[in-house]
Amino acid sequence: MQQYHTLLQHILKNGVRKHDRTGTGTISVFGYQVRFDLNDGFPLITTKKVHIKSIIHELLWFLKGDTNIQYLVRNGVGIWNEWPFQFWLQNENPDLAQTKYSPAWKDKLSEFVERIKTDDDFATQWGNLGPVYGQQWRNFEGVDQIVQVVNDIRRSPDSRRLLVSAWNPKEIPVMVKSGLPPCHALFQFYVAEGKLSCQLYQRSADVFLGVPFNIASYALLTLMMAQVCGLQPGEFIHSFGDAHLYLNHLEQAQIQLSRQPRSLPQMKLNPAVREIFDFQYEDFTLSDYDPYPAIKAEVSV
Ligand code: THF
Repeated sequence: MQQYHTLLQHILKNGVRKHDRTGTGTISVFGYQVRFDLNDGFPLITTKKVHIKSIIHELLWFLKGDTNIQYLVRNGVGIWNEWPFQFWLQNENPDLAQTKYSPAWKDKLSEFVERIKTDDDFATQWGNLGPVYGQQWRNFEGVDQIVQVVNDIRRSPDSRRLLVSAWNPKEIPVMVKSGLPPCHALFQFYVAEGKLSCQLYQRSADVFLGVPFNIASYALLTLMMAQVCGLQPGEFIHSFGDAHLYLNHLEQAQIQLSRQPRSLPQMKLNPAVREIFDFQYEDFTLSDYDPYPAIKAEVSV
């Protein structure tokens, strides 16, 4: 994963200071591309421990077309909690909402998550993120883009139109209200010599926290798509718009850069699965993953 380290170094060296919507501040570059040959191993960062369980569940959740965090929470995945929590807290206790990461704020977050887990009505009212990835992938103004792209890859592998877009201009205002217009906005598949490749365009990338998730997620999606389309995996190509390091992630990035990348793990999919929506959590086996310890960092909401 030298490519990821090179990106971190590139931003630390060339990034310019920018204010951002969340108020945290970033250093940022515009336009960058990384390529991973999926035959070299599974591109999961080794220089810090990345929680693959969250990545698998999040991807299955997107593919289900689900936009409510209840599924994630019930599977022990917390990465989307802060957005609906913030929204609920603004209503419930606006003063507490100003004291982000205080002990009282953290207690309230635990309480919120517990209610989402156990109270269906509460989850319906407060756990929905709005028309985010799952909805756009499966129901973009009535179009199921995943069904379509699977059919298109199978029938016309040479096609240059194998795209899925999460960027729905009509719904951007609604997404903005929840703070969540899609960051990974558009992806395209490409078939040559029996191999399936995928390129993602990510308009905005939190390189320390989000990008290790995004790389693994789209690499996994490419493996799954290849399997159900009877193809071998090719490359995952990651193209970035605004690639940034939040100012409260700089020390963490330096710690990570002091570590030497190790050999990549292997990801095995249950070969019996033949349809993209039939994959379950148990169908994925990661082996030979030997990462350095996790590095804590706060997510900007
Ligand atoms: N907003 C911001 N500011 N950064 C992001 O990475 C991001 N996303 C999604 C939507 N908005 C974003 C959410 N994805 C973590 C990882 C991915 C996220 C959000 C948060 C995170 O906190 N990871 C920790 C803990 C992992 C765990 O609990 O499992 C980590 O150490 O990796 C990017 O698409």
